[in-house]
Amino acid sequence: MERSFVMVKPDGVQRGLIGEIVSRFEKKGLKLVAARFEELSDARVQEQYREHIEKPFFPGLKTYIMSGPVFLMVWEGNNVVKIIRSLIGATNPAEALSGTIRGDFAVDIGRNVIHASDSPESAEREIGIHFRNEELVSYSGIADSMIYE
Ligand code: D4T
Repeated sequence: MERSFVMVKPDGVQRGLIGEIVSRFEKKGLKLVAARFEELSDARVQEQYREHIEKPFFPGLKTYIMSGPVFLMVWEGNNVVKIIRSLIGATNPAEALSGTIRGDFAVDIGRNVIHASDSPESAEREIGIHFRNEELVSYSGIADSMIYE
């Protein structure tokens, strides 16, 4: 089963959106397999955003991500990476459709509430940055046969 890494960023945490976000994913039928609430170290932020380190927005992005606790999760499901990207909406909230998380709860690209992996390969890389294998819980959901044909 495919997995995706999701992070509620410090603005999402401070604005009380963890419950709303988790609830949207649960109602969709996705399965939560790991979660942790913490402040990210400099090294983990650099690893997470390694393709952006040379970009002009990186210093501001790093300060923002390290400004408070984040809520890290791993979600599982068929096509979960694509499904979560569609639930969170475009990176720039001004372009995110209404009904998506960024479309409903964010205004500025530098305060866009949530991160989710953009491919199954980056999901596995990001999960490896933030979670140990033992932290990923394997269990069968009682509604699985109602969610999957
Ligand atoms: P994240 O990684 O936060 O889920 O965002 P996306 O995957 O949707 O988008 P991204 O990698 O292109 O950008 C990473 C992160 O940097 C912030 N950002 C981005 C910014 O502050 N200014 C910018 O011009 C861009 C392109 C927002 C998300």
